[in-house]
Amino acid sequence: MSAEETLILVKPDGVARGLSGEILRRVEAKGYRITDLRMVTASRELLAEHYAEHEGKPFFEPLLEFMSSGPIVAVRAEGDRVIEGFRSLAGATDPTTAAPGTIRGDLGRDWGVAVQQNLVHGSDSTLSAERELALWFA
Ligand code: DAT
Ligand code: MG
Repeated sequence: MSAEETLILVKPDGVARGLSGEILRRVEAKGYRITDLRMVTASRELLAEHYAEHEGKPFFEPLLEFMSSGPIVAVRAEGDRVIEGFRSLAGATDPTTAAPGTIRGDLGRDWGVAVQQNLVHGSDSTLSAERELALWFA
């Protein structure tokens, strides 16, 4: 059986704050393998596809605006149970209450804006990972 894969994004806030290295360090220190990586300023089309499940929600437009505001580091990572494992490293969606020890809990905070700027994205299922990897590493 080949190892599981996931898509990790260092979002524009993470890149702008110079935290890409620290975030990737945590991924590698956990033992996952980075097998591909690219820096991309994402188009609205790509982001609308990526976040299709959130269309219609009040934070959808602010989310697309934020995610297209600067470069993103897109990462293909692999390892047994990497999807669940990276979500655990990332921590809860809300950076104010994300547990200390997690990426969002240690490095993120609330900035009083309409969308949470929480540094990272990680696929949430094997189906999402497959779909998202095809979008970002076409
Ligand atoms: P996650 O990134 O933890 O998988 P998600 O898929 O539910 O979270 O939402 C995608 C992103 O949208 C999330 O990282 C930050 C933003 N977001 C989610 N819920 C939000 C809310 N209630 N208010 C503001 N931003 C939100
Ligand atoms: Mg999600």
